[in-house]
Amino acid sequence: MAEAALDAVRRELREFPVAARELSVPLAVPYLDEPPSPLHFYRDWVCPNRPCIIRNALQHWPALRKWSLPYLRWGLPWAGCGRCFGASRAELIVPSSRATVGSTEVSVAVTPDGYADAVRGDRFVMPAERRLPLSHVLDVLEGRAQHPGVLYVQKQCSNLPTELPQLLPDVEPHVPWASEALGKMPDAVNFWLGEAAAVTSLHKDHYENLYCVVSGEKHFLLHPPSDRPFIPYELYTQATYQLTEEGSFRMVDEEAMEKVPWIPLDPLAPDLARYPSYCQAQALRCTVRAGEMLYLPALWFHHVQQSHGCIAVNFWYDMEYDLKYSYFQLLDSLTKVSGLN
Ligand SMILES: O=C(O)CCC(=O)C(=O)O
Repeated sequence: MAEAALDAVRRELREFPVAARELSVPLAVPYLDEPPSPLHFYRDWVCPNRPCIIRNALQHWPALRKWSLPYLRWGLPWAGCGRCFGASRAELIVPSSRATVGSTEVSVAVTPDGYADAVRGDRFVMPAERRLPLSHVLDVLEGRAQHPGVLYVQKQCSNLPTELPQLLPDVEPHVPWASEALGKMPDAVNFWLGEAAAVTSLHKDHYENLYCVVSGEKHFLLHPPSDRPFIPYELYTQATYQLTEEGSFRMVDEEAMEKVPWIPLDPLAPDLARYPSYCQAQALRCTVRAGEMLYLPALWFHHVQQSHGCIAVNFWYDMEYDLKYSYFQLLDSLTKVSGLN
């Protein structure tokens, strides 16, 4: 009897993603030709938890004209004209020093294979973190220097204002129509610059994400939260890559850290023998090009690849922990306890 009830729950869980998709998941990520008003953004995209790509939302950013690998190397701090944090132009143009942006040290995630924060074997592995002058990362990206492994400037704790404040006058500190719609300012503004081999493994965040590509392209593979019953999670011991003096990598366990649930599956080459349910999930793929902004709703699963030297900035707005969030937690718990994956 108990087994029959459990089977019924599993059947419902398998049918749920299909029904949800029919009701509200688009076949492709739609484009908007201009930024929506706060009301339309909230009503048509945030509330229904639907992604979209917004064109013509960044043309007023000086970054769109200025940012390139040479600019990141040679640009002078505060040399741009500013619409930043309400500061007056006069305040922004006062040079703090004559140092170039390229001479600024930034945190760089270094991995042997391009996968930071990903399952490798029976571990969840975090990248080695290096402090390098941005110009050294650019040398590697441009093939003028070598560095072991794959480099990705991607510290996700507002590294744009904290590590590269010189670049702030080239962007806006937030997305005004999104801040108004969501009734808050972003928790983090992140800067991303990396090699083509740098890949972000499939995961989800509790953020409403406005992801802006300034140069190059990002390739997103997405799953709606409703696909959770088909997406496997396992519990992993955490480890961190260490880069030795000789330039080789070793994994070191983080003994003091608790095990972490993570998705073991690579959606580009899913192991369907091990995770057969995943073949019932349906990914949406999209490419976000320079000048475009992806609205990636909270709790959507995403896997990200990029063109070599792609430069991007994203804004993370904390999600509302509302009934939608609670329903997702229920789906997550039922998937786990029913042993569906
Ligand atoms: O750009 C990337 O590589 C990953 C972006 C991402 O995971 C995020 O914005 O949450």
